Amino acid sequence: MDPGPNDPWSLTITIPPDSLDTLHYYFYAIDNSSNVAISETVEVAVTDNDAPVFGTDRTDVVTEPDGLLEFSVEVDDNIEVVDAWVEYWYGDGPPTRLELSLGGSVWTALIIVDRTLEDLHYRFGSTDGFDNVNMTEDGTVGMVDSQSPFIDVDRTPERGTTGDPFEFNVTAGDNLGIRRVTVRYTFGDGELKSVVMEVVANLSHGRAILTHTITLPSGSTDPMTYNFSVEDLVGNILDSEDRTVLVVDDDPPEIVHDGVSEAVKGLRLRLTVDASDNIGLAWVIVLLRYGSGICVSFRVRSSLMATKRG
Ligand SMILES: [Ca+2]
Ligand SMILES: [Ca+2]
Ligand SMILES: [Ca+2]
Ligand SMILES: [Ca+2]
Repeated sequence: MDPGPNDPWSLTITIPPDSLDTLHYYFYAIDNSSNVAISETVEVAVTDNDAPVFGTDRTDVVTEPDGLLEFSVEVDDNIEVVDAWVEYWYGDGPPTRLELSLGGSVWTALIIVDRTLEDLHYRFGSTDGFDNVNMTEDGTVGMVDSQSPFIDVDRTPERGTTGDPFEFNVTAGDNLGIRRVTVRYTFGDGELKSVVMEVVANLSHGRAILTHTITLPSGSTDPMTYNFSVEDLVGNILDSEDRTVLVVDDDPPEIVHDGVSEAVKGLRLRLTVDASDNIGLAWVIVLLRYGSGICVSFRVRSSLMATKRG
């Protein structure tokens, strides 16, 4: 100790920065005649005023909607980190607070990212056992949707019938959402048509049922080839495989004839008929009988038989 002229005797010490051990001290004085005095022992509790310190932030810088994101940060304290948390929010939305847990030397928390394209912002906080709190600057995780849409199930029938309605029916989905689904179809080698489908139901997990109804040509049994193109909200596209639909003729031929009004015994009688079909006639048969005799059939021969109805 080094006394000034009017000062008390004093010594300045530094409390160890990383310990809360109680400080004990007493004074011991000797005069020039070797008389000794010893003071009472004083005990001083040591408290901590150093807030926790954040180290490396290991949180990913980009994530994707509906994906997993781990907040991860190193936290250290001179005594002990008692609590650490993260506050995060999307765009200008309200913050969510989530407790971090300690794994090894890193505090972490795992979330399922919202189905949004808004960037995710966050900040970490931590406290020691003496209410010393520290918060980080705000960080940002960029939102990138790199997941293509998908087709869940295609309920389009494998066959249709001539001249009748035919419904394309598909359930498609995306991690974020679907912008549009297009069906492309063609008959035989004909022109390719492309139509945006209508949403008839929105399902869970970004899926939707879409339909589009066309009328199949009545005059052709060319098979139809089709596929779907699904586009998500950011332009990722999925093109489905081509599928083929058989077109079956279910429309019967048409017969138009004027009944013969008179027949003369022993003379020839010409029976005529106009027969037509949307696709093609195989044959025409006439069945006839006299009185209560037996019924007999004759195949009718005519160039008209094979005509196709326009
Ligand atoms: Ca501390
Ligand atoms: Ca997507
Ligand atoms: Ca039909
Ligand atoms: Ca027919």
